[in-house]
Amino acid sequence: MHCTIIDAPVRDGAGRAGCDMGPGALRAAGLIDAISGLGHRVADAGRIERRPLRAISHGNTALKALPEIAAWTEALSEAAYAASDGAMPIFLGGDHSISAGTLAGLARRAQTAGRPLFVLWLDAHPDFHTLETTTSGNLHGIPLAYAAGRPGFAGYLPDLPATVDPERICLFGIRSVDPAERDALNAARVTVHDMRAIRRHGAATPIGDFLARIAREDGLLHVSLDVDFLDPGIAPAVGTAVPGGATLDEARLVMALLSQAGLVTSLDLVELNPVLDGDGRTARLIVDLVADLMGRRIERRPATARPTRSF
Ligand code: Z70
Ligand code: MN
Ligand code: MN
Ligand code: MN
Repeated sequence: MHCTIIDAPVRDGAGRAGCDMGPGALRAAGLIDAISGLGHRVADAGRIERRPLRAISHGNTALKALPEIAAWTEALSEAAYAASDGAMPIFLGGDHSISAGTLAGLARRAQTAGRPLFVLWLDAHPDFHTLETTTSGNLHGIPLAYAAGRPGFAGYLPDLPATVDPERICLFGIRSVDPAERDALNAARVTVHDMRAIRRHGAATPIGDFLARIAREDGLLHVSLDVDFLDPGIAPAVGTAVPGGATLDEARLVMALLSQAGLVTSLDLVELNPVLDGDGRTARLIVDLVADLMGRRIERRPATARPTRSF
């Protein structure tokens, strides 16, 4: 597998500062060595530059940093389209607003390749607001709705050349949904596995069913991993901690299933806030999970083998 690492140090989509330092923290935690150590070739594309700002006005006065996020979205869409031509791009956020751009570019790539794009959204939140329905005005709450082509983005950016089919989106780990998002998710027929369902029925069947469908349809698979998918007890470095998230075992199971299926073609790592990660444990955990996703195995000696060396 050839991977391309792309830094997207975006912070304006989240309610608090810090996510712009996410790429540096993931790098410092050993992300590139963890991936190349598994035998993958890693290209380092460095940092994306934001496009110049344009004045954009909108009737919803709660919206924050609309020109900034629009300019990032345009830059990331181009970068995602270019980087997904034969390699697996890994986008280091940055808050989750980066996925409006990464998904837009990847949807265009899928269209060019003539293959369906599937999205696994690992998150406490669906991020399915439009510019009209968000009440916080934080644009990390809109990327999935934007990329899925929901109406409610008029005048924001040029029309998307390709969108993600909502019926190919699987939300997993959800436990904080605003009323407007709930109604829109139901209407759009997005698949939602919330934490209550995962606690009751486990993670293996829903993930396995989704992967089987992608294999049947020869699809591309984008995984968007929001750090707040994980329980804040193991991953405290997020701006909006929501209790009851995925445990270490659940997260590792999901990564192992993704690795075994071998269908993942692109990845976002978002919402890591290093300011809240005193000892760096959250960044290290994300690197560990990426290693699982990229094929790390638990090595087991045959029962009869003897250690060849002792320390
Ligand atoms: C809420 C909003 C959100 C991430 C918080 C929360 C959105 N639905 N997304 N943290 N990653 O403000 O729209
Ligand atoms: Mn999110
Ligand atoms: Mn979230
Ligand atoms: Mn968050």
